[in-house]
Amino acid sequence: MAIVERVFSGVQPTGNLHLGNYLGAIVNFVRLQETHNCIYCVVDLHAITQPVSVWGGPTELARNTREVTAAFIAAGIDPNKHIVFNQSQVTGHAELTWIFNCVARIGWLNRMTQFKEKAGKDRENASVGLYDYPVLMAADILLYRATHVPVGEDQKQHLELARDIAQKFNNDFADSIRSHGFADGLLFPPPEPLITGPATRVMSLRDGTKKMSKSDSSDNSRINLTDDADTIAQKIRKAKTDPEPLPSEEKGLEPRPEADNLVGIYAALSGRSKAEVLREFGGGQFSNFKNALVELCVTKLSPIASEMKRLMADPGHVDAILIDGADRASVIAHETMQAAKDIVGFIRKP
Ligand code: AQP
Repeated sequence: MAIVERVFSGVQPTGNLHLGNYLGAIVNFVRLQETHNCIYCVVDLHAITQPVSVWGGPTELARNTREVTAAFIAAGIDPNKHIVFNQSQVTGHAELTWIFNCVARIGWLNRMTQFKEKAGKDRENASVGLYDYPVLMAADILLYRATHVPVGEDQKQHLELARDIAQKFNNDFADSIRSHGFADGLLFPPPEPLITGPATRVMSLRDGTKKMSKSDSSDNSRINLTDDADTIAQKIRKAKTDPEPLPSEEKGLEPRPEADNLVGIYAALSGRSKAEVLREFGGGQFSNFKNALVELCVTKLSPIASEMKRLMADPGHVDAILIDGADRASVIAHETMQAAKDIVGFIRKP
C-alpha cells in the first residue's frame, strides 16, 4: 500500500451552513479537485456529539446531511470524479476511532480548546463524544491515509492532534508495521493541514472578535448559504463597523477587527488580496464599500443558493450520491482497517 497524495475533509450537518464554512473550507475543497484525489465527508457522527437540542433530532439531521451535500455540489464539487458521502455509512470511522482512543493520551485531549469552548462551564454534563471528537476526526482522515486536509483556522489544533496520533501509532507498532510490508514504517502518513486564502477565519458580522458560527443565536451574525439577496443585503448593511473610512494599507486594519473581516470577505470572494481590495476602496466611505460587498456576495452566493434549492427538492437523488460515495469510500477504508487490525494483532477472517 503505497502512500498517494489524497485530500480529506468534512463538514458537520448541524444546520446554518455559512460564509465561514464556504470561504474557510468549501472553496478550497473545490480548488483542490484540480490537483488531487479528494474525499469530502458530511460528518454526521460528529454532529451528534452535541446535545440533541443543538443538532435538532433525526428529521433535522437527515435534512441537514442532504443540505451540506447539496452545498458541496452547488459550490462545484464533482461527486463522480471525487468522493462525497456521509460518515455514518462507513463503519471504519468508528472502528478506527476505538484503536486511536487507545493510542491518544488523555493529556492531549485535555488541551483541546474547542472542547473547552463547546462544553462551556457545564463540562461534567458534556457528552463523552464531544470530548473524543478530535480522535474521531483523526480517524476520519487517517482511515483514507489522507495527506492533505483543507480546513479553517479553528481546526488547526485538531489537525496537530491527528498528526500526533499518526506518529504515536507508527512508533508503537513500528516493528509490526514493517513486518506487514510497509517498508517506510508508516501505516499512517502525518496529514498536512491546508489553511489557505484571505478568509481562514471569518468573523461574526456582529462582533469582529468572535468566529462566524452556525450556533450563534443571532442569525444576523452570519450569512447563510441559503440566504436570499435581500437578506444578504440587510445583514451586510447592518454589520458592525467603526466610524473611520477604510485605510489604504493592510496595516491600518490591525486594530479594526470588523473592517478587517469585511475586507477579508471581499478579498476571498473576489479572488484578490486584502492589499488589492484596499487599493480600490481605501480612503472611501464604509457605506460605498458595503454596497460593493453586497453586490459581490449576492453575485457569488445566489447561484449556489438556487442550485442547493433545486437539489434539495430531490432528496432521492442526493441520497443516491451519498450511497455511491460511501460504497467507493468503503473500499479504501476496508483496506486500511484490514492493515490496521493485522498490525495491532487482531485475528480476522482472511
Ligand atoms: N468562521 C469560520 N471561518 C473559516 N472557516 C470556518 N469553518 C467553520 N467556521 C469557520 C470551517 O468550516 C469547516 C466545517 O466546519 P464544521 O461544520 O465541521 O464545524 P465548526 O467549526 O464547528 O463550524 P461552526 O460553523 O463554527 O459551528 P459551531 O457553531 O458548532 O462552532 C471546517 O473546516 C472549519 O474550520
